[in-house]
Order: sequence, then C-alpha cells, then structure tokens
Amino acid sequence: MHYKKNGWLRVLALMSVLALAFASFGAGAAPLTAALALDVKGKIAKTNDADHSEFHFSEAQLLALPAHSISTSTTWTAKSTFTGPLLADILKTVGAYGDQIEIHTLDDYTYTVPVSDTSRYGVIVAYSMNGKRLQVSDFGPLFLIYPRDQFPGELAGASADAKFVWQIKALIVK
Ligand SMILES: Nc1nc2c(c(=O)[nH]1)N[C@H]1C(S)=C(S)[C@@H](COP(=O)(O)O)O[C@H]1N2
Ligand SMILES: [Mo]
Repeated sequence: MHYKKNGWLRVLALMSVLALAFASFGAGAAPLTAALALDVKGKIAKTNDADHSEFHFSEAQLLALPAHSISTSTTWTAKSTFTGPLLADILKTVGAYGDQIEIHTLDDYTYTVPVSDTSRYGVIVAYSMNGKRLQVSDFGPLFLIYPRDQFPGELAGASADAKFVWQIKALIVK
C-alpha cells in the first residue's frame, strides 16, 4: 500500500464516499426504511413538544414499548407474524382520555376506530412482519393489525378491511 506516498488518493477516496452519501441523501431520495415516528394529539394528558399540543414518539420511544405479536392473515398478506407495541400502550403513554382514535396516514387516508377495540382485540401498531421492518412501499412504517384469523366473524370481510390502516403517521384522540 502506498497511502503515505499517495495521500491525495485517500482524499480522493474520501471525497467519492462523501459524494455518494450526498447523492443518495442530499438529493432528497427517500430512505428504503423510513424511521419510525408517530404523532399523537387530541384528548391526551401528556405532551412532549414545545407548545404542549402533541406527543411525538421517536423510533427509540416506539421500540422501547413492550413488543407484542399477532399472527394472522390479512386481505393483502398471507398468514404472517406482525410485531409492534399495543395501541393500548401508546394510548396509556400519552394519557389518552377519549373514546375514538382517528388515524392519519402518509397517503392521507383517515379512519376512526373505537378505543374499545384495543382491549377487545389487543390491536397492535406493527412495525415489522415476519421479523422484517415494514417498508413504506409495503404497509410501513406502521400498520394497524387486528387478530383477524382469531375473529373471522367480526374482523374478516370488506367492512373490517378498513380497520387495517397502513402507512400510519398520526393519531388524534377524540
Ligand atoms: N394507508 C391506508 N390504509 C388503508 C387504506 C388506504 O387508502 N390507505 N384503505 C383502507 C380501506 S377503506 C380498505 S377497505 C382497505 C382497502 O384496501 P384496498 O385498497 O386493497 O382495497 O384498506 C384500508 N387501509
Ligand atoms: Mo374500504
């Protein structure tokens, strides 16, 4: 190796690495796996933002909540194991006191589920499927999962499909 003689080569190599880094991130290219994040507002007792209006969960905060798994098929996926925090634990963390949860997504879909679903079905906000993080292109970063296979009468079918909200970015407690 001739690093000492060819110090400029190292500089050139470093510049190439930086150029690549800027090409992939600086140009605004979305990362394959979006960082986990979730904003919760509305009827909540705890906030953590500057103007005390919402509770922002960072990836670390979401991963710090106890992880629960549900194995089920959905209209879009064969039987798989979904993992993530309980919606109930997210609501508990923010001190939610409403009885409806309005869910907002990256694709601007909105759907409201009753808080009673959390105890009835043990609903989870899944960030992974079969051990792999959900990609934005594949229901990620967060996907509301109900145990459909365990409640075929109540959770299978067209009307229940609306509850399986993917690309979740925010919850509003009503
Ligand atoms: N993020 C997101 N989740 C969503 C939807 C959506 O448009 N965006 N549609 C919901 C509704 S109303 C139903 S019936 C199903 C629709 O699934 P489909 O688009 O495969 O018919 O997914 C639900 N989850
Ligand atoms: Mo729907």
